[in-house]
Amino acid sequence: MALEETGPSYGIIMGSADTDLPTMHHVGLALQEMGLQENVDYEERAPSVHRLTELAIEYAKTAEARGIKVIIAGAGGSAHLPGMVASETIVPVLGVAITSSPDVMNRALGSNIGMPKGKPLATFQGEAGAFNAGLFAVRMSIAAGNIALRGKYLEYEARLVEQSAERDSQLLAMGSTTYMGMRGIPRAK
Ligand code: RP5
Repeated sequence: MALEETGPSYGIIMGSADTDLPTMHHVGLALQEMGLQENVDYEERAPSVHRLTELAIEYAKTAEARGIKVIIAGAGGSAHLPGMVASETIVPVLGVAITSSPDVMNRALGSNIGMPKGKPLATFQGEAGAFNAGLFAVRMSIAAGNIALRGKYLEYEARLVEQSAERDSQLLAMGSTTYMGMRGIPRAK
């Protein structure tokens, strides 16, 4: 499908909708968790760099003119999409390496962090990385002067502190066995 003439602020793109969305969906979840889904407009597209090459190139080349301020690009496998897009636009690109396990250094991650000198691509990994890429994009918007996002971002950070403090108190009060049962944490075999 063709690109609309005017784009949103954030472009969330991936190499494969079916394979990559379970990870890339977490970018939008981050915006929702901050309560910023109404404040930040974004689109989700899957312009496979290998199978929809023309569209991927067009996406990169028109991003700035379409008004996109940041691109969050995820891919697995050989993961060419983030690097190619970063090479064809000056819009900052946050690459998300789709990985099966956060503990495994895989090819997609290597592809993202191995960009040649002169072609910057920020790199994140996996579900947590996709979520953090959403947070990072908001930080970039705030730094660029979109102060309206700041309050909700700080509230999100405060909630993280409260949540960790509450869990610490519960663990202290009830002990690890009850805590793990209450939170549904599986025990190691
Ligand atoms: C990459 O190859 C995609 O980003 C995806 O992670 C992987 C496999 O894609 P599919 O064959 O499932 O479409 O280009």
